[in-house]
Amino acid sequence: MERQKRIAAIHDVSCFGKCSLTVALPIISAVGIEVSVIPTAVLSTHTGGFEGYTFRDLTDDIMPIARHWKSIGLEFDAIYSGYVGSIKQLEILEEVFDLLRGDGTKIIVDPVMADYGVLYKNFTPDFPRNMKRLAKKADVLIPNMTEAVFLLEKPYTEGPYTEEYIHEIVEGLAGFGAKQVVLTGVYFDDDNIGTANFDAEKGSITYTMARRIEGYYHGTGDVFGSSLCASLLSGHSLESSARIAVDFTVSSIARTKEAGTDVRFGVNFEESLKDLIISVRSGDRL
Ligand code: PXL
Repeated sequence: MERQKRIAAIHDVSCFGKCSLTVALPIISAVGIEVSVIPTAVLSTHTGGFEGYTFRDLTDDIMPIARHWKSIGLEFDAIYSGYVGSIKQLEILEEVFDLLRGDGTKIIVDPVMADYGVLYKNFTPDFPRNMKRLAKKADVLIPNMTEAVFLLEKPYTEGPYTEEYIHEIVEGLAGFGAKQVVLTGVYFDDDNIGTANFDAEKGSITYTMARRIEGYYHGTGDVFGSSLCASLLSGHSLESSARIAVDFTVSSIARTKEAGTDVRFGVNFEESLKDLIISVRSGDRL
């Protein structure tokens, strides 16, 4: 019997709206990986399109949770960070990574902060510069196009992109030190969209594309990131993990569009979990 893998997921709890921990927990658990959580904040909803949401900051709890875990000898196969509520919390997470990282721990950073060229509510213009410090600690970095250019301090441009431009972006990001970069929201024409997967050790880049579905569905970055973590930790290659995560995310979006659900409510990924389990358990595992 293989030892059960354990991941520490560090995100907020958006009580309604299917993103961050309410997505990471079910998706990663579904493939048999234990998920320990450090909630960075508790909000009544995510901040994307709702007014009047509550925000309970948990900054003071983050380090004590990590220290307690350390004191009882917990070890992690991966640490997966997502939405971080403030610059102070970014600084704390740098310390948490150092404290909890063991020899075999993969640090997976989704630098959640922006989309479509715009920073999310609550973030000040100096947030990307500070997020860069966390990105420099990542083994696997998974930004969208906006987050990527903000980390690189480049202007945001809309696509379609050229392969040369995408190469320049992923190589720039890999310069921060990550071994693998998965860039989302990449497109070379108007009909397809997907990821660029860069393996810095091999210097190789692959693309994982799918038909574009119109509409901005909230929380899809976290659905993608969580399923990518689930696949990578289960032993799939970078390319296979990106394929599994893109297919899982796209099928969840398609079902949600079909149902006519409010785009702020998140996607119906739950119905795709059984397919995710099948994909993760089969295929080209290492
Ligand atoms: O899915 C990203 C995310 C996570 N958590 C909170 C958010 C967002 C994006 O807006 O507001 C609280």
